[in-house]
Amino acid sequence: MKCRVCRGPAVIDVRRHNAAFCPEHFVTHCREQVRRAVHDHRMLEPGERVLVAVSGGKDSLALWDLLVDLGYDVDGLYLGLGIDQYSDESIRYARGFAGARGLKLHEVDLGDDFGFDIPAAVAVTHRSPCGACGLSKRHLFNAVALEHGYDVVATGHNLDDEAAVLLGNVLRWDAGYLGRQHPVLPAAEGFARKVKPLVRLGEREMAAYCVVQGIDYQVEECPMAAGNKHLGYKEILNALEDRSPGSKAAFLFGFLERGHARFAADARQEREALGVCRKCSAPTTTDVCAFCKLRERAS
Ligand code: Q46
Ligand code: ZN
Ligand code: ZN
Repeated sequence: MKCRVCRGPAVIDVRRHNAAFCPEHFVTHCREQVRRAVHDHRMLEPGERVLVAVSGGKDSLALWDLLVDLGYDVDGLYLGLGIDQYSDESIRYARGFAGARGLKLHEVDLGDDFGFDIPAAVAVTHRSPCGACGLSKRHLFNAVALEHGYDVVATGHNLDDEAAVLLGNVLRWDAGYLGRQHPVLPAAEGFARKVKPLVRLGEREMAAYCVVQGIDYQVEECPMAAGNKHLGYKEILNALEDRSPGSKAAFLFGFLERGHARFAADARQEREALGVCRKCSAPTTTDVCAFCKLRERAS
């Protein structure tokens, strides 16, 4: 296996690009994919302040590294979920990465700051762990970004994540979700802009990027992920990709180019119908937002 660029020994092949890369040119490839995603979807403008949501896993740390490398002004936000040993370890990776590079990491802890954690939320509500967790993350990433004056929140969702979410949304033909499924969600009243700069890179590429760059990340998966539907969708898409490399990218980017606009009005209508939470002022369709309701019941 030879590097596509320099013909030296390759360390990774990327079948959907029909290419293999040596360590140096693999890093260049990842940077170029992020640069292209940012440019094509107009995610970031020079001089903007970016807040990256950091879990301590490969995607979020690679994203932080890549954005800093591309010259953006990026701080991190770690959210403590209180998932036993998994959370105790994940914060060490986030702090280790930030500390070694002199980067600023904000830390918010569900338990210390809001009086509940994800296991407590699951115990008292009918929500799945990932439902309660996703809701808390979305709420707090946005709230911290607005509070500290960041222009944009960047998350480490990669091509595999986005293709799996798309498959779930298509299986249910959920028009509102399909309208919101985009690498950029523009800022609006009560919302910071949200961007997903890793959308052109797969899970395997992100793990390889961390290894090549010497980024120490949490390999262990979240113990509460069992039963998460997206894991099943990823398996199905991996089987498809195996038979026909490029399927995942064709599925996702075909939707973004030719399908998304058809659902954009559904998402716009949902946003326009939003009011303000009586307790925390976050945008919501009800009197009190879902995060405040969760907090009330679980704390
Ligand atoms: S942390 Fe939270 Fe994930 Fe764990 S409970 Fe589910 S959503 S799996 S990225
Ligand atoms: Zn090379
Ligand atoms: Zn609220």
